[in-house]
Amino acid sequence: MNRLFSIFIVGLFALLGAVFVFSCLNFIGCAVPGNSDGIPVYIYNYTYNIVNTYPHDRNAFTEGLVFEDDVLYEGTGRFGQSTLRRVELETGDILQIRELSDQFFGEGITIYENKIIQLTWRSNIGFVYDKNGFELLQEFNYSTEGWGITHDGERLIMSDGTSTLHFLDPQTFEEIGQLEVFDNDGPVTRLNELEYIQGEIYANVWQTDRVTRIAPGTGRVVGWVDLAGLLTAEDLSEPVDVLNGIAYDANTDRLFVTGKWWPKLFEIELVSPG
Ligand SMILES: [Ca+2]
Repeated sequence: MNRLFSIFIVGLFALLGAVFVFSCLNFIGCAVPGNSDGIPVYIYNYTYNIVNTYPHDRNAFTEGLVFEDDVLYEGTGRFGQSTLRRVELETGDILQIRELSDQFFGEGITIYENKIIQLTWRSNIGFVYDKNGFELLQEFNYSTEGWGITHDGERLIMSDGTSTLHFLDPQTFEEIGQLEVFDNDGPVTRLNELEYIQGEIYANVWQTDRVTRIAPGTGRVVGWVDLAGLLTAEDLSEPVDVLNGIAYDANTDRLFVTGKWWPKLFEIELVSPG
């Protein structure tokens, strides 16, 4: 009897294992049991379709990208070339521009309550501007490098080139929390430009064509987006740098991406697996 029971148990586990492997192979997303908090993790690999292609300034070393009120806002970097811009989507025309002082390397931008917040790379200084006139309203300090920034409506969310995201109070700019970002392989470093989209933090990973989708409550990566192949051979005939820049139009559910010195800005839709 005991032997029969043992055979039954072994057979049951073998069957469960086979079902698990079969599910992974067929649906790509694999529920992985045994994580520390016991919550299954679903990692999906998304691809994309190009919905629209728009011109983008080849001289813009894109570090921050936001869409609001039917126009793009863009922050650019490099010493001596850093700017804040308002840009017409359809033409790529610069409608308004503010140049940063030569000692600042501009980084990510976000818009919070009619104010534009712009980070700098290694100066530990952030700038706050009036959204309409680009007048400088305020400066604030932070202790890390400044890379990307977005917000969830209540908190600013900032990247610093590591796997750590920082939550800042949008009024005082004090740090009020941190988030360690990880997937099944461990910490996800080099998180760069950010965008908060429908309850997730999207971050492009520096020097890759990948965007990661992060659960804000846990830091867990819930999806990877592969954006390889956006630029054509002709686009690459002149120097371009890496993918950088995610913007989202919540009113029309449009997603935009571009890169540093890229000649094009793309509206894309994500294609989910299976
Ligand atoms: Ca953004």
